[in-house]
Amino acid sequence: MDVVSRGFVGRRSEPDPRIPPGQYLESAFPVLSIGATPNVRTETWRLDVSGPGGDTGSLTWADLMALPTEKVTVDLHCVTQWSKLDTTWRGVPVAAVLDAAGVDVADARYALVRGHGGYSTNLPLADLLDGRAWLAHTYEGAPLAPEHGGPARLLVPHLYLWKSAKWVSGIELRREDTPGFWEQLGYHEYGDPWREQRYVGD
Ligand SMILES: Nc1nc2c(c(=O)[nH]1)N[C@H]1C(S)=C(S)[C@@H](COP(=O)(O)O)O[C@H]1N2
Ligand SMILES: [Mo]
Repeated sequence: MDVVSRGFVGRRSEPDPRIPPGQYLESAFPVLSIGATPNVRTETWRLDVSGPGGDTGSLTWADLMALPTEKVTVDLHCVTQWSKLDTTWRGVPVAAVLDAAGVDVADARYALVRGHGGYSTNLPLADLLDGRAWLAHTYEGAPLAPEHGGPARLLVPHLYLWKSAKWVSGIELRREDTPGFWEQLGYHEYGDPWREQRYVGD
């Protein structure tokens, strides 16, 4: 056993099939925020949703808490090349959130999701509705910490983590795509980590 394993000392381990190309395994949970962490209180929390037809709806924290929650264990992939495996969250599927807001999504194809502090990010609406996107409020069994987007953040783990807007304040449903904060600065409009869609044109 010793003889066999000695050959591997100092070498990198086999590539993990759960780590996308160009990523490395991170065990900590780094914080990446533009600007300071806003103090968002659940007492005054609101999520404003608007539809392409001009209709609007909004949810309070109590509205959000009344919606069915899912517990998910997912891998996170940040465009700065760290990936973190097996993170466990609780949150409300975005489809249920939009349903509760009562906004007509029929004509919408894209979403621009806004977070406190001026942040925004754009995604195809389909990616928010297909059961792989949540408004997450619990991380590893505890209320989501402010630096990670608490009280509630978007969680879209099949895309690079910049698409998971922290301190979510609004979801604008649109007919046409429009770039968010990082997308205006040259990041990819979709951001699939398995296709290494880091920057425009990737
Ligand atoms: N509101 C807001 N959301 C945000 C950001 C931000 O600066 N503001 N940064 C994004 C980026 S670039 C990344 S990589 C992830 C980081 O999430 P974390 O700090 O919980 O690791 O949040 C994303 N969501
Ligand atoms: Mo990021």
